[in-house]
Amino acid sequence: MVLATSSEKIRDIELPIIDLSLERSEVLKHIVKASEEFGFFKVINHKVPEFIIKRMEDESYSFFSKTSLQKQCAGPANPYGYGCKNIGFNGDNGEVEYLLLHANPLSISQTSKTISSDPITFSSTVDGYVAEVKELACEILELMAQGLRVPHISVFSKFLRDLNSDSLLRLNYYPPLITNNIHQLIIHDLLEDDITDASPISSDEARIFSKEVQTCHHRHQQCKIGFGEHTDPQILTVLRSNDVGGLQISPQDGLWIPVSPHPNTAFSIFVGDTLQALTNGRFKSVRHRAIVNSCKTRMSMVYFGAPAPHARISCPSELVTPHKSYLYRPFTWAEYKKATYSRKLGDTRLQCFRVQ
Ligand code: GA4
Repeated sequence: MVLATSSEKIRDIELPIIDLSLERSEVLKHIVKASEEFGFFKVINHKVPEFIIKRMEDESYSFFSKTSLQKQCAGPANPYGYGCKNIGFNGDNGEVEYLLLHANPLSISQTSKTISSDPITFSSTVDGYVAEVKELACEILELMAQGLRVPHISVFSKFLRDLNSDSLLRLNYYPPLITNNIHQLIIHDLLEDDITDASPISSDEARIFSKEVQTCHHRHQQCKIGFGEHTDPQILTVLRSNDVGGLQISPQDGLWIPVSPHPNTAFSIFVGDTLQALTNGRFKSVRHRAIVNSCKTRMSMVYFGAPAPHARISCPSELVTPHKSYLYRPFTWAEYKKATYSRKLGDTRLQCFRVQ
């Protein structure tokens, strides 16, 4: 089991929520500020229809509620399909089950055959959802380009619109924590505290005991890691979760900010490594993780907007100034992806592409 370390500070800092229905000039300013400061923000009043989200969530729940044997038939997630606990290929683990899908309709229809007994409905649900979140991601990237005063508004969004874009959809499922494992930890704590003995207990003692059990649940739930800290390698991430908390972001070393489970209408947006490179380091790719912190199931649906494998990543000249020359050497997405997959989840990879 991976635990959060005690040297970390958890702070309830208010994170930016951007209303996309406000005047464009206002939205631009907020998006640029949030991307520079946090590499993260939430958006509300977007145009993604609720029924498309609900349909995707229902398909997702129905997959994860299958038996473990049935789910294994859709695995392993190499390259696409069902995964349980193993993350990537270098020994990372988390308390998570997931479905990793390529966002390309052809690939989705192939993978769907092992995922659902009704693959046509499954793939059309995924296609419909991906089309909507991709459009949202492109709209945000265009607002970013305009906010940074880059003349070509599609300078970032063109990568996601490319027919060969390597974008992904990941469905994550964090099962509730009341497991035998946790019960063992609680009993262990209580025995150490000498609360239990062989004689019958009074009602006062019973109350104390029950309170202790709750505290222990709380303690152990708070520090169990569902998905370890990392930055996303792609350009932009669009995340939707159910109303169960657990996501945290770390805009600076050792500081973690919980992302409150917002009313169901919001999407969380993360700047990825490639956008950090494309903006010459002005926007920060944000470290984040998921903590399993509830008795309820947490589920998230995450779109990772990525370039095509051979796309060349180099920041527009407008973002280079006499005071700030090119921070990163040009690279292709294929090259960056290879570097990403050869490393551990929490590694800082962009560093290797810095101009010395
Ligand atoms: C993080 C973002 C996406 O979930 C992901 C992850 C990928 C995987 O789960 O296979 C990686 C991880 C992610 C970054 C480092 C490598 C690759 C696991 C891992 C150890 C699908 C992605 O693109 O990069």
